[in-house]
Amino acid sequence: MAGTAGQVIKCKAAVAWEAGVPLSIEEVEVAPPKAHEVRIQIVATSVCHTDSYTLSGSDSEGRFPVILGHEGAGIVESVGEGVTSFKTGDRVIPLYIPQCGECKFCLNPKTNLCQKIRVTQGQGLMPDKTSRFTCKGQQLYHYMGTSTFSEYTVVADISLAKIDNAAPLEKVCLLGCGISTGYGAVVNVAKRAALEACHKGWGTSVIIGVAPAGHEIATRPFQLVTGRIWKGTAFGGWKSVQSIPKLVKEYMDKKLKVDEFVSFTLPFNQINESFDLMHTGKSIRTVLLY
Ligand code: 022
Ligand code: ZN
Ligand code: ZN
Repeated sequence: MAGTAGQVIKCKAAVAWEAGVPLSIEEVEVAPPKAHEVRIQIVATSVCHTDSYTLSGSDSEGRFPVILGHEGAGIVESVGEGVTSFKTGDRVIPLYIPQCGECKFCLNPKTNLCQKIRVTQGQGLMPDKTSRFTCKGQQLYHYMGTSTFSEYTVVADISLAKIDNAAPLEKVCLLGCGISTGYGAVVNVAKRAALEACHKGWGTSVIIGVAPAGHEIATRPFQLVTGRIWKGTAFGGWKSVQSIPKLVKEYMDKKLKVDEFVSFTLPFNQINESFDLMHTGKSIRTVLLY
């Protein structure tokens, strides 16, 4: 690999300068990874409704300026001190829910919500409370610990899954959010969605989306006393680091469909068009290539 390790990398990124304004393609500087961090060249990324929700300004945790994006795939460019599970050239998928393997949540099989870096991730910062991104002399915030709308990004080493080297990154990037969320909600948590629609006596309904702060949901108690179960999940309930490589393998073995969910593939510069395609319902997923 050409010698970029240890240096600041200048590259292209889509910056969200403020809420409600389209993304702007800028040259950004990406600092080298610190201890237990990994710098990745993002090869493919796609837009999810949650990016749009944060960009709209409704996300109470949203901070600006920020580099959004949480569904992507790429190649390890360099690793920080103490990183043992990854090396330059590894194919990887960034994970917006990490798996440290040590916290109370990681040790409990009932949940995938690792809390190791939850606070700093929600603040748009790396675990040492700083950012690796700057643009025009200004610090940019990270997003969901991933910030895949940049040609290079830095993530915590617990927020990364190493995948099959032969996997097509322009397809398996969808396993970073959409497909894993929907598939996992069904196979790990429920059998069918919508409380009203689920089976009397034993049906389970699973909430998988995010909603504006303070919003509430309601149901008639009848729905619950008749045995229906109402629950929620993030990222399909998958314990991320251990599960994503397996989902990639299922895809490679043709047991899990992914290609069918890619409606369009566009150059990264057209990222704002990809938001439009999603909002107008013309696209399930638009994959963007750097
Ligand atoms: C992303 N989501 C859906 C589609 N694309 C999604 C789903 C669930 C969450 C976030 C995004 C979510 C549910 C519960 C939490 N989050 C809180 C988890 C916790 O407190 O441990 C969530 C996550 C990350 C972030 C914020 C909220 C963040 O990085 N800012 C997983
Ligand atoms: Zn998503
Ligand atoms: Zn953990």
